[in-house]
Amino acid sequence: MKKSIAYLVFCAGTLALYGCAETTESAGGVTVVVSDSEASSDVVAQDAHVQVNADSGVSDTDGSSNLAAPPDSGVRADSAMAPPGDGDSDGDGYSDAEERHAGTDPNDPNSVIYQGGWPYNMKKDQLEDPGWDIPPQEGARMPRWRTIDQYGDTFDLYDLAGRGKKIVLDVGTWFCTPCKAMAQYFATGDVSVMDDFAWWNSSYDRVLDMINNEEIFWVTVLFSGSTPVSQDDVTRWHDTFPNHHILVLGDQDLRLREYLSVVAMPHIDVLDENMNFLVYDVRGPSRGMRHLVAPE
Ligand SMILES: [Ca+2]
Ligand SMILES: [Ca+2]
Repeated sequence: MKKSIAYLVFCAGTLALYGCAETTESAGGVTVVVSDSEASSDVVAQDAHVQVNADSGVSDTDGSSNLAAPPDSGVRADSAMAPPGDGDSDGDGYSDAEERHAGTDPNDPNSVIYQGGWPYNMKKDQLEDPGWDIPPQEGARMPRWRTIDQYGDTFDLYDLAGRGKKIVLDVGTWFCTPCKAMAQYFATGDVSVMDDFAWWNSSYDRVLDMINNEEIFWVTVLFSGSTPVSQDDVTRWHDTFPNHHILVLGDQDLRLREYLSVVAMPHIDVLDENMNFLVYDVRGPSRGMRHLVAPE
């Protein structure tokens, strides 16, 4: 059984920090961009109604399975990533072959490809990049994208390819209340913060375990309307909502937001290991979340 949530409440909070250029409302707890940075009067919210799957699974009554993220130690020493190639001489999580390929020092543990410990894909050049002119659709490939991460590195999204794991693109902003609530949940394991959002379904609770067990790659992408999202914005998000399994990227020139036509947030799409869209949905997070817990 499904039902539509039709009420609107204002997305409270941080608009004062950003002036009046960014106006948001939320529908069923999903923030909808109704006026963008170009001060366009066009209302771009297409479908503010969120489908809520009422056929939920068993509720997580004690939340005990959702452990708080360990303290952020900078370099991830516990990555499940097994470096391919010829061993990891300096024990920094990247194989000697990967380090030679990337140009870092295979004998210096302080010389790493990514401070976040993210995967590195030596074969990513073999993935054909479709470019940004072809609109996103399920079955099509995400363009190759390089941008800043929370540690100040320039991350190449195609480095997540070829690991046999789905890649989640979670696009949001500092003025998106449900985005911040979900990030807080992912940082603390306290799922009660999601109670306010009609789109949240208890079957989604296990997504946090999937993130923390590195069964999936969760990529949070921040944009900002009136001014380009800064390195500080990206780092501050991670510091505020620390989960060292989650990549936080900055959409500095709004390229990703425009490409994905982000209107309802959290905006969640899912890619396969070849960077092809399994889920592309502009209406909100529900289809992407459902796909993760029960693939279509
Ligand atoms: Ca190494
Ligand atoms: Ca090294």
